[in-house]
Amino acid sequence: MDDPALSSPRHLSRRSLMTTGVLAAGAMGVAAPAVGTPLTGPARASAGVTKRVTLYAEQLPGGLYGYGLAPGQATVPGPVLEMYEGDTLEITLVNTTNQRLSIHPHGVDYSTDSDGSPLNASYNDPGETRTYVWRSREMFAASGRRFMPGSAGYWHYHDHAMGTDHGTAGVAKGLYGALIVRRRGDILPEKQFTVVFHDMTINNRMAPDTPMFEANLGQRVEWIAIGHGNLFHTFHLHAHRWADNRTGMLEGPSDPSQVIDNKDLNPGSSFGFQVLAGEGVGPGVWMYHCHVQNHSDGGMVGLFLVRNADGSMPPGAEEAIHRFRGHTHQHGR
Ligand SMILES: [Cu+2]
Repeated sequence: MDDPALSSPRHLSRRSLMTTGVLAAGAMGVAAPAVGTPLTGPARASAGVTKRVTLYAEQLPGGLYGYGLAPGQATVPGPVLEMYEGDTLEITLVNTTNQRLSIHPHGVDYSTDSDGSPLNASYNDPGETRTYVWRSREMFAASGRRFMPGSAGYWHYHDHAMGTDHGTAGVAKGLYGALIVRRRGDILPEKQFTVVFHDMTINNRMAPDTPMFEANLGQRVEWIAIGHGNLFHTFHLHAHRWADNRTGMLEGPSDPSQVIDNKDLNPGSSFGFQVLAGEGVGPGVWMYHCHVQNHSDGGMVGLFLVRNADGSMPPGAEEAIHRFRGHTHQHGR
């Protein structure tokens, strides 16, 4: 798979992706414009390129379903899909299952036949292959010193056709993933973690089987948080904080964004941010969890292991992981 739109499902090193050109701006086929390019005129979709991705929807063990970039590689959540504002993503979805399903994005532009909803007869029948087209746009200046927003943001995608016309069964069984639209000039992370708070699970798993994300001290880590299901959650990360804006970073000393370490994560919503692993606090094992207390007690907690800068384990980390894996949660598994 040499498509530039892709990155890791969970915690593959961003650096390794960049060496293959996966996320380098050059791989997009266009030179990134200088930061501060004047934003005038209509949405300039023509500034971008069209990228093509093939996704395979597959049945997985345990009654789960997932999206993957190649046959046999489906995961829960699916791969992180990425584009720059102005780009178009053409997704050819191969339905290898015996269920009706689709892919429906948040945050980008699409016509009714790429809606992914049964309402618009936009889905894959069992065994069917179908192409969905997602467009994005840059910010542009409107009249009266107003700006029309571009597509940049931490978004997500999910099934909208399995089980019900809303994809309720598909979402419940794992057909979801992260979609990032970047603004040209954005800082790229070294690692990415997708965290989906979904009913009483994280990525359809409960503690102690929730994902343990890892980074070395000082690595730039991007978290993408998504909510699904029927419960309201709050995402909390220990020992790190971020600005409550598009990127998680302050853009200057007078940036008014509130700095937070906990944020509502409700069904259908998503956000993302970047932090430097262990910055200001050092290496160690840090929790991320839902801060609704009976949700954290019920298993909505996972680990963020910040290793030493050289990749070795910091003192106490093995013990902390052992403690986490040995400890039982209120509702068990
Ligand atoms: Cu919760």
